[in-house]
Amino acid sequence: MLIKTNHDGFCHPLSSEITPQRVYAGRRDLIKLMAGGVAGAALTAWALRAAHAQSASAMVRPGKLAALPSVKSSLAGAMTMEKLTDYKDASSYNNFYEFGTDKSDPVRNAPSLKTRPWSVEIEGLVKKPARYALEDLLKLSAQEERIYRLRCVEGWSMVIPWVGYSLSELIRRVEPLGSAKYVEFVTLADPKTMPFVGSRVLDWPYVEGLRMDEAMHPLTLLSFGMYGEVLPNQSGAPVRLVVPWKYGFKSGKSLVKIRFTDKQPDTAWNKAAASEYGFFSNVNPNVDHPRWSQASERRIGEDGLFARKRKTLMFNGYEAQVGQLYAGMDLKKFF
Ligand SMILES: Nc1nc2c(c(=O)[nH]1)N[C@H]1C(S)=C(S)[C@@H](COP(=O)(O)O)O[C@H]1N2
Ligand SMILES: [Mo]
Repeated sequence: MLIKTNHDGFCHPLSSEITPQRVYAGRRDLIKLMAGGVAGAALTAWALRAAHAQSASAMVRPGKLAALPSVKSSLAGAMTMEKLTDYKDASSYNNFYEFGTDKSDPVRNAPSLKTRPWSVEIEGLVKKPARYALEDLLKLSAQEERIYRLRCVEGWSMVIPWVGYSLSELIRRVEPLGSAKYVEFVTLADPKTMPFVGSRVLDWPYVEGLRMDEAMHPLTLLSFGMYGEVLPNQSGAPVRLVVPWKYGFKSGKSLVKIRFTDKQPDTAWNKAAASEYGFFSNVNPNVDHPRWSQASERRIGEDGLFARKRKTLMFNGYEAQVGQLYAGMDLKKFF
């Protein structure tokens, strides 16, 4: 995010089940190869050897996190075929203002975040308010892998294989009342472990919100991992939201509270600059940010001097899935 003024774990048990990034990438290539229609026996044997060689060399990757097993999602729109962003880029180019305002700050500063013990409190207009321990939250529903684009309002995007399940699974359990129209997401604000909480960049804690139907949409992901591992701290460990058709800031990291309300929540960026960051913040190439265009984007990892910018798609490419939610709304007014 950019603001007006100037600039803009888990105690990660090492397990024998760890799936390092490169093995992961190797498996994906293998699947692609086999799907390519040339999966003869010879090729298959060769590909298997190649994948094994890769997994052996991948064992040396430092800093690997605990594996988070998942099944591939069968949800419509959940699996883009675009090339994945490298794990290295996805985990070192981050917005997480609690750890600094530069993209390179979170990876350096977030190791201090303590992600165990962790719990998420559910409160407000629900029949069953509750405090979920992270361990229970992890088991609440089957973990799925979903490959989503995430586009930041600043004009860059990534393609990441997230692991998690639809937030609706959790919402159904707690039985919202008929009067619940919005869901507020409150994230951790701990000045002891988050060096920039207390800075005046934002009002802490970082708060985000969705309308009830947006929160219930199956694409809205409660995410615990990426690339087959638990989330690294800088990506929002141990649990975050991923709302793929909205600008990245709607995807709150390191969630501690989910509150059901009848009023539109006051969100952190809306409070900081209401004319620049609306409540809805759907990715929309036709509505410019007051200070720059939203018509195109730069894919992280493809940023060479001559790399062409991509056209930004309406609802970040998820229009078929979510367009209905906004039928009849003036999206210039409700930006
Ligand atoms: N708690 C919290 N969540 C946050 C942010 C933040 O500063 N604090 N930044 C948001 C923004 S602006 C973006 S673009 C995404 C970035 O997610 P990523 O680092 O996984 O790409 O996280 C969002 N969630
Ligand atoms: Mo962002």
